[in-house]
Amino acid sequence: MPTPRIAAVHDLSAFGRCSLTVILPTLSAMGVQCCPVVTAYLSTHTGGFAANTFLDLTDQMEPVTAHWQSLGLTFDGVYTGFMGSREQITRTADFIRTFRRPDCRIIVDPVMGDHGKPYRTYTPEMCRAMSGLAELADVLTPNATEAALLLGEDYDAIRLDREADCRYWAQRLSRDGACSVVLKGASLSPETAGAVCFDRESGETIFVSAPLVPGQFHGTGDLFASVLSGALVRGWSLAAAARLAAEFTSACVRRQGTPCREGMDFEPLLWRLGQRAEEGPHAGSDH
Ligand code: PXL
Repeated sequence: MPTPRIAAVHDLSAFGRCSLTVILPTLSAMGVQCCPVVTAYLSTHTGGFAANTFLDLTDQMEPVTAHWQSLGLTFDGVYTGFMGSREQITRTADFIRTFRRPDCRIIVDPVMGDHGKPYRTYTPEMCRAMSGLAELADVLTPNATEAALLLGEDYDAIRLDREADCRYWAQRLSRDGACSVVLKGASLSPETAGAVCFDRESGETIFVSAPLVPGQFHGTGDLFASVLSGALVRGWSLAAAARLAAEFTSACVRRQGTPCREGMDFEPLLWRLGQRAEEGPHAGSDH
């Protein structure tokens, strides 16, 4: 197969394994070319190191878009994530409108917060702008906190431990089938972690899960969404892609030895992910 290509609109946080330091190696290992649109350069992510540097690269986004357009570049996917400012969200929307075509999957990870709280850099105005960006998605991948922010609901209302509730929230996030949804953090049993997936193509809602490892692990959302994006542009169904993402994220968490804020110790397992991507969605006992 020709090498699929994804444009990844994310920040580069040099230390702490999230955003592009996770996305680039993960997509490469899956045999997917990743072209980053770097929105900002930070010394670390904003979740646990304090006093991180922040070089805003918003001004680069329009010229990068224009140059790629002049080259006639096309993408099989556009994958967006953490945003540093309101302006960045606008530029990202412009980028999506420029490169959107029928064969290009728009995957929006509406990174805004975790554990019921927005990240400290997210203003209410940015959260509103992110809802606008979410409307451009073919596939939307929020966690429960982001679901609450997108839907204007209380975090406590987003219960993801009962099948009917999971279906309800996934359906609402899809805006009645306008986009597919992978709602992370859904789990129908205390021993598992996973996601509820609404596939707008098939109209089906399915659950994916993997063994739960208690604790907090920074960067799991980026790892999950990267694997999902890589599998989707390789032609996997939403369900198969989400299953691979859940399994790989769980495998990385299980071997985790680094402090939470340093992110997932995922590099030693990338060869296995590459192997799974190459085998295809139907390999293995449960596929
Ligand atoms: O993992 C999401 C993320 C991405 N980029 C930056 C972050 C975070 C989460 O804290 O701070 C800069």
